[in-house]
Amino acid sequence: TDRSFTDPRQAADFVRQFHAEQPAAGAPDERIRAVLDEIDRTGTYEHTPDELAYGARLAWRNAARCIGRLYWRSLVVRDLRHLSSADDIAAECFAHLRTATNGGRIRPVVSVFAPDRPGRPAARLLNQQLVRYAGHPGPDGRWIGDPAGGQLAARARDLGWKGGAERFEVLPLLVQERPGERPAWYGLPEDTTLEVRLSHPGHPWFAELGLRWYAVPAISDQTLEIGGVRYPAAPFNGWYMGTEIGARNLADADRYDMLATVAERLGLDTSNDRTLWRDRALVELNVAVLHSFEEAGVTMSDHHTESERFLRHVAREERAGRPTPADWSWIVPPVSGGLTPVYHRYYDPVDPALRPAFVAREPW
Ligand code: HEM
Ligand code: NRG
Repeated sequence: TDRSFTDPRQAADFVRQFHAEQPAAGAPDERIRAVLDEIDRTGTYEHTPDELAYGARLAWRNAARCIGRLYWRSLVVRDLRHLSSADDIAAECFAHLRTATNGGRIRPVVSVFAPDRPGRPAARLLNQQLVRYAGHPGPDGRWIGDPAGGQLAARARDLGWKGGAERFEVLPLLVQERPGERPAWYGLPEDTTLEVRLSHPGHPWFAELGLRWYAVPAISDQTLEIGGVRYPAAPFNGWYMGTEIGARNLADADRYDMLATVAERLGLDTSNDRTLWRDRALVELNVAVLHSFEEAGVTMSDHHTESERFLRHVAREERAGRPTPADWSWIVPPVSGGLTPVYHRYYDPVDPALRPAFVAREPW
């Protein structure tokens, strides 16, 4: 075995932090000795269930791009480290979506599958999110569906997925057990994916646009790293902030690109940027997103509320004697930035080496 597979300093640092923040766990010395001994013998070590749960919550607390961190302590951690086969992982990802969706009362959840081990890298989810829409280049060169789901759709079709050419078609889950191996694919069962059809409180025609979005944003392409141990399959979710859908997914020119269509239906003068037709269409699109999730009983926050919560989080952390590293350009919402309190200040600097963390997944 590769004895230095898991960095012993990372391991000791984490165990020390765990015991410092969880006084009930007692003094760290004995556990640190055991961990270092295990690394010496096997190249890595196993977290206790409590270490895993707390480590995952710390990774959320450390996520510098996340505005939603106020509730980091309440993250539900599903300990699925005993699972490493593609079939088992797919089945538990579906169970994750069901429990996270919770009939619309969305719960923040992370599912942690088997970690990388010496000589045995863990399985990977190839999807960016557990639920995402496919994209296909249409005959006229325009995209049908979500261009952000273009690559995965092509890959899934190569594997035999028969995706049609619909505008909101949920991609299958692609799981690769080992490097170089052909990924397995799994269509998402109907009952895993709650979706919301979009309508506007003041414009009946809006529903005719046929827009919709899924309820649960569940990122599946980041590695959860705790105390030197890497969990490449660790999908996590919270709920949506409306602007993610209304100001980006449906509005960006390289996504659903809906602003011109909405402006036209609103009867706006689109002949000149200075009429602010894009800005006005953008606001109505965001009104529709928030209204529709509310009507459907699906948890979603608006950017004013989420900004206020984030500053409460920063203040609470400060009282606990901790910094809150934050990336201003990710924290400030993509509409009405200056209307939200998060715009009007700077944050503690981001240290890319801070751990535990969710990190971009490295290639095999
Ligand atoms: C990023 C909101 C829960 C970890 C973000 C972003 C938003 C957000 C708006 C920026 C996304 C973008 O611009 O594309 C929320 C809300 C939550 C929540 C409202 C509700 C509870 C969580 C949870 C975790 C998490 C449960 C992990 C356990 C992250 C990470 C990023 C992020 C790692 C950076 C993603 C990236 O690099 O692409 N969050 N979040 N968030 N969030 Fe949260
Ligand atoms: N903007 C992406 C999702 C990124 C993460 N956002 C969250 N995460 N709300 C999108 O699909 O629009 N979360 O864990 O809740």
